[in-house]
Amino acid sequence: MKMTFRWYGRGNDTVLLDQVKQIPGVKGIVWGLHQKRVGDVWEKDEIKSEISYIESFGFHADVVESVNVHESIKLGNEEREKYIENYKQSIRNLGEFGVKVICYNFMAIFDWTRSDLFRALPDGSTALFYEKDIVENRDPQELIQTFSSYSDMTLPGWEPEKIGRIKELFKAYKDMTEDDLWENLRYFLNEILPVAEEVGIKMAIHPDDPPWSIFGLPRIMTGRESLVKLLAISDSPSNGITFCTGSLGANPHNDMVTLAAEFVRHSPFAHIRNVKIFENGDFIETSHLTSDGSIDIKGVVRELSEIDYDGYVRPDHGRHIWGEKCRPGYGLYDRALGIMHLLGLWDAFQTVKKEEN
Ligand code: DNO
Repeated sequence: MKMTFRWYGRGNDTVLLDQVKQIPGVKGIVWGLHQKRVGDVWEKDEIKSEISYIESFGFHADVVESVNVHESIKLGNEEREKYIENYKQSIRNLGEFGVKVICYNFMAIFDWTRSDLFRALPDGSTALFYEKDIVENRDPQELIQTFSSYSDMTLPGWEPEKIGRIKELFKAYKDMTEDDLWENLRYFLNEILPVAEEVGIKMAIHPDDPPWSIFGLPRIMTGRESLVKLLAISDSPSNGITFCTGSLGANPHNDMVTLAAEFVRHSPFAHIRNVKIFENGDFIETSHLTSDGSIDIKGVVRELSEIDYDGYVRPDHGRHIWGEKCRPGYGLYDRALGIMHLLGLWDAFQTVKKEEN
């Protein structure tokens, strides 16, 4: 298990890399070119500059999250060829600088979606919250405006250029079924996987968050069946999963330990975090501790240990604690606590395993 930490780049993150350096066990930074327009090629000089900066702190920059997929590709419209070519070029350029994993998602219009970014938890901290009724009955435009006004920082998935195009995008997706979206994913993967394989990069699809349809849009990466179907598209070693416990785990039918046993070997990258699911389907993100939420984080790490998982792991969204002002879910303190918990579990499971053998 290679521990990493997600970072949004110079001037775009409240967390500094010399702070991350003080979290024990972190070897790499999960990075991205967050200021780029979706669909544009990631140029070599931009990649080089970011990687050199990350490496100057002694971290590796093996994992990119995300190279976002342009809506034309998801829609399968006439512009997709151009954007697929751009995507291939970004893969080649990243490969040239030693990148090993690219995380991406195939969610229509939206990436992760919540109704409240700073909901109070009983311990006085705040965390990301999903209120089913609000998200599923609210005008998406209004939701985007709420989030966008949070700060100048770009939130992943809420690409600013989409805000002005929201009506047009909804229209474009109007008749699209899940099968259509699968077809477009298949088309995209068949195009890009040979390139990724050639340059030694693993593509790791991120599950839909939450893992069900919102605003009537099709969503396809939602549970076991989806993961099986994804892997059936291609047996290329570059066709992989980002095993995200908090995304899939928001649906209580997704048992994350069982899914880990089946799918972590196909996951070059894992996001590990906990969520507490309420009876009405709302959920709130909690600390990484198993007993604080609904997901058996301990059981998931045990599965990773069982196969001596050698992929990349990062703690995922943390709570906002100790008065920290940060990007929602991406502060320093709670993610640092998360890392210590995950590494502690890992050490314990690995030790027991060695003693038993
Ligand atoms: C949320 C993240 C996602 C993820 C993308 C990957 O915090 O896990 O936004 O980066 O879905 O493309």
